[in-house]
Amino acid sequence: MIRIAAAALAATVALAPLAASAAAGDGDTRQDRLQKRAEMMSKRFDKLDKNKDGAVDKTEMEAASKRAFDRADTNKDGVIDEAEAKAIRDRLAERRGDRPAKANHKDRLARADADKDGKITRDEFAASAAPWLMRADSDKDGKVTKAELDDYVSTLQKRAEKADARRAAQ
Ligand SMILES: [Ca+2]
Ligand SMILES: [Ca+2]
Ligand SMILES: [Ca+2]
Repeated sequence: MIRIAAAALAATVALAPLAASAAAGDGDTRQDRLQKRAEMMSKRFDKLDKNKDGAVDKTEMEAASKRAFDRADTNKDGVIDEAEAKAIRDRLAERRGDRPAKANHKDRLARADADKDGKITRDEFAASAAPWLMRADSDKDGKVTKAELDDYVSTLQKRAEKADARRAAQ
C-alpha cells in the first residue's frame, strides 16, 4: 500500500500542472486558478531541484520524469496503459479529497498519448510531463532558475488579469 501511494505520488510530481488545474473549482477566476498553479509550480520546482542549486536543469527533469514513469508503469511493460493511467487519475482525485477526476484532467493524460493508441510510451510521457517548466526558460539555457519561474508566473498573472478584465467587461 505504501508502495502504491509512493508510485501515485511520483506520478503526481510529473503531472503536477494537471493536478493544479483540476483542483481549481469551476467558479474560480483565471487569477484564482493561476494562484493555485503558481503555488504548485513552486513546490514542484523545489522538489525537482535535487542538487539544490536554485535551478532545475534538463537532467533533473528527465530523472524525475523517468522515476515517475517507472512507478506509473506498474506492470513494467514499458507503456502506461488505460488501467495505469486510471490509477494515476484516481490517486490524484483521492489526494485532492474530492470528486473523481474531471474531464480536463482526463484530457491531459489522453493528450500525452500522442499517437492515440491508448498507451503512453516513455517518450510520450517525457514529452508531456516536463515541458511545462521549460516554458519558463526565458534565456533558453536549458535550465530554469527560480527567478525565471517567478518571471514566468508573473507573465501568466498579467495575462490572467487581462483575461479576467475582458470577461468582466462582457
Ligand atoms: Ca538543480
Ligand atoms: Ca504498463
Ligand atoms: Ca534559463
